[in-house]
Amino acid sequence: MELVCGPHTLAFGERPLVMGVLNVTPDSFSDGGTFHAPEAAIEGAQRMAAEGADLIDIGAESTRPGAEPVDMTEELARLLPVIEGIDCLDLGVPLSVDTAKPEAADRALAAGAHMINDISGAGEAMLEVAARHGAPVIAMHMQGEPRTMQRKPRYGDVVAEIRNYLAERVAAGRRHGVEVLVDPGIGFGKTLEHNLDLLANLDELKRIGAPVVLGVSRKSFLDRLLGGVPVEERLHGTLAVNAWAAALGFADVLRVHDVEPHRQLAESIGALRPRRNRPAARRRVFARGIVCRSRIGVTCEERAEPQDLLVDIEATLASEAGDARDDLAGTVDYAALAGLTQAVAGRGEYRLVETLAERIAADVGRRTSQTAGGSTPWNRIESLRVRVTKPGAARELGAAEVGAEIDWRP
Ligand code: HH2
Repeated sequence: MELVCGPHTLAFGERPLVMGVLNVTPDSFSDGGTFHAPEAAIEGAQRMAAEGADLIDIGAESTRPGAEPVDMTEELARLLPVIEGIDCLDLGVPLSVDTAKPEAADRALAAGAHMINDISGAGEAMLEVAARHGAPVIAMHMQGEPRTMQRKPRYGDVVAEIRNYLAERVAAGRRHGVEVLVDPGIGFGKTLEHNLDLLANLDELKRIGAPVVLGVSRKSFLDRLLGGVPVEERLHGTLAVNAWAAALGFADVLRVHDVEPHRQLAESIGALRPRRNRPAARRRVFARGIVCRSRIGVTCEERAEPQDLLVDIEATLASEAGDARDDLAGTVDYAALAGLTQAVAGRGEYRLVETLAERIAADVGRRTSQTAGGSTPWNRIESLRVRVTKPGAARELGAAEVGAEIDWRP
């Protein structure tokens, strides 16, 4: 996927893009004061471009927990000289403006910025500004506002809530003809647990179908996670979390203070990911609607007599289609899958259909470990799906089907 940012094009592919953070503030949590003077900020941008930043994010209002808002006049007084100064240098790198004020974004885009980064999620007014300039927008999730957001963050299901919120922002962007990138807003109204749940499940955000931006750089959750690490010593933790997200393909843009080490990270991942052996095609072997007799049910009466069950079992093979032989010895025999399934169902008693499904999978799986290293077809199973339905119970309930399904991996 490509993203047009004024005269620049960002290509999302095997390697994550590195977004350098340039805070032209006196009070940002990690680089406050460093780039406050316009000359220092412009020099900082030059250095980031030389170190391999793919884009540079310029912010003039600290959003650290507890930060007081900055008024528009002050924000623009900080932003504009820096954006104009960098624009003159023609660094060949798109600039994004980190602001939640539509009017500040408007002025920054007119002065030479190419993209908006909005920690408040890019509402309608911000999307209108973006549409007018043809600029992409990063919509970040935040619960509350910086001054108070860390007091008592609360979610039911943090991953689902943020995924739904960001998906809605992407849909709103589409209505305005604006490309929206999504960002879970690590540290913005989130506890350590919330941040970790989000980082572990970024693939859920990836499913929205928009590029994912991740800002973990030097943040305080690393301090809590690693047991007391001051802000200037959080590079290793930052690299580790970014490597996790990028190697798994969950993050497209890494928003970071330390450009050079992250460019190395991005290049390394870019070299490795395309080499990963991805099967051209998976082989799946299945037997469906296997009629089994089993003593199954939550009450003793139900278990007194065997009843009919229907079982589907599907094995995904670890071999690639290309290296698999056209020979039963190189695959899984569906007759064996059906036979084993019937044998397990007929043996013993079960209260729950999911327990039976697990036993079937485990039995087939045990053959995997017994023959590991050998050449029997069983050690070629990568995963199994087993589905057990009870036709008798479905009839009684007036349902089409009732039952349970499990996914099993060795
Ligand atoms: N984090 C900060 C600011 N802006 N934007 C996005 N999209 N994602 C983030 O995670 C994010 C962000 C906070 O970091 P920083 O800019 O370094 O600090 P401060 O807000 O104190 O200036």
